[in-house]
Amino acid sequence: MNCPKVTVVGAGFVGAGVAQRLLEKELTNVVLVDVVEGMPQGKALDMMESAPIEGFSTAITGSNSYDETKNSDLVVITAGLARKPGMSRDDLQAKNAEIVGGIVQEIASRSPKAILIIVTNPLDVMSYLAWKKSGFDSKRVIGMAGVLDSARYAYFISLELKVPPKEVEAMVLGGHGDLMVPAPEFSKAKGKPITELIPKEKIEAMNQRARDGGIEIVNLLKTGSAYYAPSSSAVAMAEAILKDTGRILPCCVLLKGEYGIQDTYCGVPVSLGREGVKKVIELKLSQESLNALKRSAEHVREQCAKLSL
Ligand code: TXD
Repeated sequence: MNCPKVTVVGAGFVGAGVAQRLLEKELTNVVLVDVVEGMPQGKALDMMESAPIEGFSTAITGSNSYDETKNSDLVVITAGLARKPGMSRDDLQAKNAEIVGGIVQEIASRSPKAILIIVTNPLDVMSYLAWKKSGFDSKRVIGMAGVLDSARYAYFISLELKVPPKEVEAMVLGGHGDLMVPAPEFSKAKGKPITELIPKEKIEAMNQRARDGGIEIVNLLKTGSAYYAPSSSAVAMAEAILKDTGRILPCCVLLKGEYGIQDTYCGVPVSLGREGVKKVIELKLSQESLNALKRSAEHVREQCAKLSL
């Protein structure tokens, strides 16, 4: 099929999920790369053998080398360690910085025009690292977290109000960690702000469940972290980019003074298209949410300072 070329690095739970969704939605052909010998090839062959059943005409190749990734339009980086119970995302920083730093150099030299979607945790720090290591314009280095955190928040709202999840729009800003910022004032069910539908204490409990959304799943799975909703989230971003829709999604991007935050990667709503970030959207947040967003960005900045760049 004649379509853009997408590479997914890391053929683990999230990476394989991203590849499968890209194929089944017929968005693009995929190159799936992993360090484990045979694994990306095996998963790619298995996915292709589902094509006669699912009826997609896109194709996937698995590889342990980066040569097949040459001239990719979009690269989704999911490689690295995932959390186990008792671990915070920040605990993954040193090891994953080594992995992501190496991968970005391999990719940037072969696909200098690509857009990078970073998925590996700690997400905000890895997005900053990928931007620095790639030398790309920051518009083309975007982290995935806000779509996932907002989807979790939307699901909890749908449970509380007993409405179908697709009738809820939710917004979570900030870093992908304990300081993330659910914004109830920008979250709606059936078009109505949830602040008019749900009592304050219940909203606060849902905000906390959204902040703990990742660890809730880690504690249930015990051997790794979430991957169904994370792969959906990365593919929603990929779709907006590949189809140049301009869709507004919360993503981790470099802020250059927006929301009063300078030179820090942090989650805010942006419009996505073929050039990457088309525009950062500045919502009129409540003072409480704005303060929380600045605190969250400050934490990201402190963590980034620990990187040896
Ligand atoms: O919201 C978000 N951004 C996230 C982030 C949501 C879910 C998962 N999140 C993070 O994604 C998670 O904390 C991890 O850091 C990554 C990947 O999670 P996944 O669940 O997919 O982990 P796996 O299944 O362990 O897969 C990781 C794969 C595995 O196959 C390794 O062999 C591979 O990464 N890996 C590499 N591939 C290529 N190159 C190198 N150097 C490499 N090192 C490991």
